[in-house]
Amino acid sequence: MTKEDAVKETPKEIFLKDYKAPDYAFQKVDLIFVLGEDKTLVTSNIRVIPNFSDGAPLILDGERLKLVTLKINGLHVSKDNYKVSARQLHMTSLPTGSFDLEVVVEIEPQNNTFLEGLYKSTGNFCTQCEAEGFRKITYFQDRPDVMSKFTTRIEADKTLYPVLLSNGNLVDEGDLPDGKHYAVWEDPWTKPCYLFALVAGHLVSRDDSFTTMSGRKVALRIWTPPQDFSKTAHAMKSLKLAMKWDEEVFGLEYDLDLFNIVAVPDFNMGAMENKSLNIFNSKLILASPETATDVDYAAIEGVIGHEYFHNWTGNRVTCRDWFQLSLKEGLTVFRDQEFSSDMGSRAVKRIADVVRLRTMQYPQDGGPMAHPVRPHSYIKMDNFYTVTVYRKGAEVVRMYQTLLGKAGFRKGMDLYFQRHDGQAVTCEEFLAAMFDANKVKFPTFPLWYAQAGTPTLTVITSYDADAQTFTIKCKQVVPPTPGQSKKEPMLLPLAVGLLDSHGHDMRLTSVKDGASLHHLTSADGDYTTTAVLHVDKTEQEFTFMNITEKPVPSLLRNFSAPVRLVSDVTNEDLYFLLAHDSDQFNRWEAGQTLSRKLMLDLISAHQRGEKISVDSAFIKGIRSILLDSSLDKDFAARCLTLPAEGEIADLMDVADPDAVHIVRRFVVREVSACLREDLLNTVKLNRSSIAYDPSHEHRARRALKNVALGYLASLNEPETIDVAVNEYKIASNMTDQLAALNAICQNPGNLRSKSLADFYEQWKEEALVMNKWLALQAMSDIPGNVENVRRLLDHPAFDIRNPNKVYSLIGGFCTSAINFHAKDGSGYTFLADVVLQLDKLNPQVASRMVSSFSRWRRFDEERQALAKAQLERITSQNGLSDNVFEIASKSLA
Ligand code: 0A1
Ligand code: ZN
Repeated sequence: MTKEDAVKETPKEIFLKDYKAPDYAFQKVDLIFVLGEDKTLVTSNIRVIPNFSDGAPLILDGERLKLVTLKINGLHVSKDNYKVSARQLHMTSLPTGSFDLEVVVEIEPQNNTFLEGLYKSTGNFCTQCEAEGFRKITYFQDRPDVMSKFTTRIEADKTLYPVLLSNGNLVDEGDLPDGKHYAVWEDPWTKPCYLFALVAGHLVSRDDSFTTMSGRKVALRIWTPPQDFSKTAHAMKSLKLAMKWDEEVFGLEYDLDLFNIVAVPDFNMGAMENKSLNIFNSKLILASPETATDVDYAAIEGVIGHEYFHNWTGNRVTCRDWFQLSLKEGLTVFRDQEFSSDMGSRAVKRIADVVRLRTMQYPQDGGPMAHPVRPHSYIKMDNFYTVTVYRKGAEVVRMYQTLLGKAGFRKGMDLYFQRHDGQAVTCEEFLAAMFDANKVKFPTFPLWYAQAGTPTLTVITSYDADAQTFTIKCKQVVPPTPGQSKKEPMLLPLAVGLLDSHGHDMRLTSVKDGASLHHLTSADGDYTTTAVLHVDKTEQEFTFMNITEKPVPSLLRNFSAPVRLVSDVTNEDLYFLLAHDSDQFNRWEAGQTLSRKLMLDLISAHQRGEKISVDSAFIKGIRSILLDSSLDKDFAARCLTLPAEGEIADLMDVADPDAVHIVRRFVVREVSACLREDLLNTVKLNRSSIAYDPSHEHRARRALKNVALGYLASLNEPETIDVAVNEYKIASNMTDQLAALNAICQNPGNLRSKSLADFYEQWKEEALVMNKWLALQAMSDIPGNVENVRRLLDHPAFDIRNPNKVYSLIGGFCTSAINFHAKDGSGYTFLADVVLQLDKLNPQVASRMVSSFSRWRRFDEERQALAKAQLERITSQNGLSDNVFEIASKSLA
């Protein structure tokens, strides 16, 4: 069977409710790879053990494989006893009891542009098996509940591929005839095949070690092509910090003597947690002050942590089936968020995570691709590595911690590992461990896994001076989503603080929830200043007792639940909270709420044709943040950043990207004009005279300076532009250089073109920097940008086969609302053209790009018609991948 013979089958939807345990266990798997330039031969020897005694057929997944031989217990299998289709190898008349299966297949990694299974990236071999890529390497029960012990032998040319890596420990290596060599790796831990990995190539390693809490020395190696060696120091430092943090916070120790990371330039996602052989997209490993920004440095630290933490949450305890993906991903994102919070500023990290949730996950939850944290069905699992599974999933995990407290959460984690180490389990098991360890039951909490959609929580407050009570009335609505018209109320932890007239937190002693009175205490038994209310009914009332003056409520502190909060808090209260709230997140949120309200009001006025203006209280509020020297500068920079255009458009009944753009730009310019001198001062005072310093203090200075620079350049006045040009010239690191370039490029014209050309000349040999150059142009809101972006497709800095380049140029373009949603439909046609071209090369990447269409119903009728026509053009294409078909057809449904 070759891929040419394969007949296209209609895409099949897979349902959670149809889950069945596998008919066979694979106890041991021995793999032999003979890597070649024209073909690669893969031999697998599997010890097969029936799970039931009914002689079921053995059905192995396999795609794009050429079957060479098939043997059972050393004998060729008769042609009558197996059938090969485009997706499966179906075997019958099997021996009773256990047997040895040998399968030999031929594959062509050098022609694999899908970048899943075994493929080549810049001349080196590497693998990507999650979710269902192992079936492109050999026939297998490619599902996470089949866990085996793997041994891997790799044979390859010694000159071209001096380094041969796989999971576990190196147990043998040596030379072979004809300039070849071999290595044998043995992984002592059972694992599902999605955690299998192999790398062969010309690589060098940065070596270090980590001594675990029980005193074991672990060798650490980060592998890159030789020219990138100098850029791996930060990744190594991050890895050691992550290993230490997991021991200190969760008592989790690494379980092998070697931990390898390999950086590859062509990779569909961010990184992959293969057992002891993590494979990373280069952009999440390589960093130098000259080529990477502060944001890159932080992302590297976070993702190194994420993949490392998977060793326990994902690998030691894995998922029963792919519907349970959030079991490992939601939990591991939560863990990496906590790690980054501990390494830097907790408040700033929380703000950044909530911004991402609101700008990316909320739109998904409100659109045609809305799905629960645990989806009920999928066509292509690759399409469900979503912000909902990852980021809303992390919020669900965070809610356990908010409800149970840090110590309670840790107890739950300990019980989870005690019960399930070495198993493939479901989200129920995690929930049970959390609740059992804390002896609680929250009957409506599990709904977070099953119901899609972002709940709206409406809060009305009132103060009774005579009774000295403060009452909070809550109403929750979980909106209907595709396939789920009716929803039940769920448990939302609502963290609340009350501020007195001096801006201090009041003591909260007791609260009445219906008829029951709860005494409020902190963990050490003292009074508390933040109460976590359990909102679990459609309508519910909570009354705080002994409240001696009318308070200003601080609601949903630290964003205690992933909801849309609507409240009767006044603008005056919001300014008060912005100035005083002890909850840093809510301080920032008060400013954001004011900005959102302001911009939405101005948009309505603009749409009515009225003249618009920004009120002085808003400018004053911004100024007080800018001048408050007691604030963390990174936090101040966040407070000064207005909500993005997408976030505002998302709050409108009919999204109007032009009006949003005009108004946001107007507000930016008004602030800049009013605070010109303060902003100039901010730039001056926060300029760094020393060499790049990655510490929080210096990152924060750069963040504040660069926000100020962005404001100033928006004025497009000679003096402020000169400041930006000067910052560009004196920049000693990529953070400052890119921020200055960005500031300059807001304004079309010669200076913009000249600066872009200058940057290109300086950095054209650095692929990762070129991605920034592409993204900056693609995301630009200069008018008519679609033509520039189309031209960049032919630029030598672009390569459609490299996912990072596609994400920068095409993904970047789709974030520019006014150009992607251009009224003439040119942005939509452009995206559809690219998607169709890309789908033939890399369906995973194509389907990520086509997702940009999914919110088309949010726009006016003309835009709807134009977007719909392009989606229909895509779905009517012959030979469309299942990946793109699923997203495009669900978007149209
Ligand atoms: N498990 C990885 C991400 C990942 C998922 C899917 C992939 O291919 C479809 C690749 C990587 C993580 O969470 O880091
Ligand atoms: Zn992950």
